[in-house]
Amino acid sequence: MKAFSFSLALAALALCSCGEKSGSPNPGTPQPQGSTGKKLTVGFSQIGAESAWRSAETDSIRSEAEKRGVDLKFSDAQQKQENQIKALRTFVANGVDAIILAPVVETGWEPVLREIKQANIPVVLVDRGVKVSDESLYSTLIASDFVEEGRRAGEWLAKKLEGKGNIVELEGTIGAAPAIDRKKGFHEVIDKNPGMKILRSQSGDFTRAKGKEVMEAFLKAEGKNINAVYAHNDDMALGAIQAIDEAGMKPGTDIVVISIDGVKAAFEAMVAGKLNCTVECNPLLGPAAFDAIEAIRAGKAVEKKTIAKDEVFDQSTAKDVIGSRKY
Ligand code: GZL
Repeated sequence: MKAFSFSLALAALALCSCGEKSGSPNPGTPQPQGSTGKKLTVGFSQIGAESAWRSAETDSIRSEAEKRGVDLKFSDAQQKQENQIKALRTFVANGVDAIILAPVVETGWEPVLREIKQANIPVVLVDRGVKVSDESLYSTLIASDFVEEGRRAGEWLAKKLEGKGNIVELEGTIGAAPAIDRKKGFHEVIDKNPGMKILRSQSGDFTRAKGKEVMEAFLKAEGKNINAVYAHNDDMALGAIQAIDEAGMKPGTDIVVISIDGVKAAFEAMVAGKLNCTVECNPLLGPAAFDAIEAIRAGKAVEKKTIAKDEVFDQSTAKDVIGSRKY
């Protein structure tokens, strides 16, 4: 497993993109060739556009494809696994040279991944993993360590609440790797603090609207008994902040709010004092994904898993950092 410093990749990306129109292939550099000598064609099965993080990931992969002169076949699955499986089969039928897959949930991929392997097309997983009996069904996974993100959120909150308080949890999409693992890491830490209790946990499907709706229900049921809300992503946290505001309470003060992703809107909410902390989960996976595809096609060995290094940001640092955020 290789730890990947996205800030380095970011700096590299920022460096090599200055002085050229962003996204245009560098004139004079050899363009990647497909299997028949034509332009490299890559199928990208994206989950959807459910969050600001997801849109930033899509932008990173689209702009990197354009920059490298790759013909990207993009499919938005509207967060439905059956749409992703359909798109993957279309990529195979169209004979793409490689596939990038962001799998909405962990299970149910084995049959279609076998068909792709049969067609000898490499698969690069980005941002979420899959549970398969045969790891050769994909070439590599480029993602963050979601369990560690959950632990960091738990550690930050335990410190903030001095080991005492009632928490409600907004979980991500049911069955998704980040939802399963961010819950696991967070509970691991909270369970070590006898004074901290998770009152309720429910999925908000990683969306702002659902996060608001579930938080409204939590407030109705538990009201002033809630000391903190832990959201598996910033979009659900921003929805929860709206619900807390509308309930006449002060988000960030009456109820501590902590989430994961580190998108721009989260930094704005921290500067406004409504969000207390966000654990970064870098979505700028385009460069690493295409580096992996190029290495695989050149017959080079690639790490089975490349982990992005994430940072924790809170209100003490938000003001100084917000201007340099890339997403
Ligand atoms: C994490 C990614 C998650 C983000 C959410 O890698 O899969 O999905 O945390 C997004 O914002 O919807």
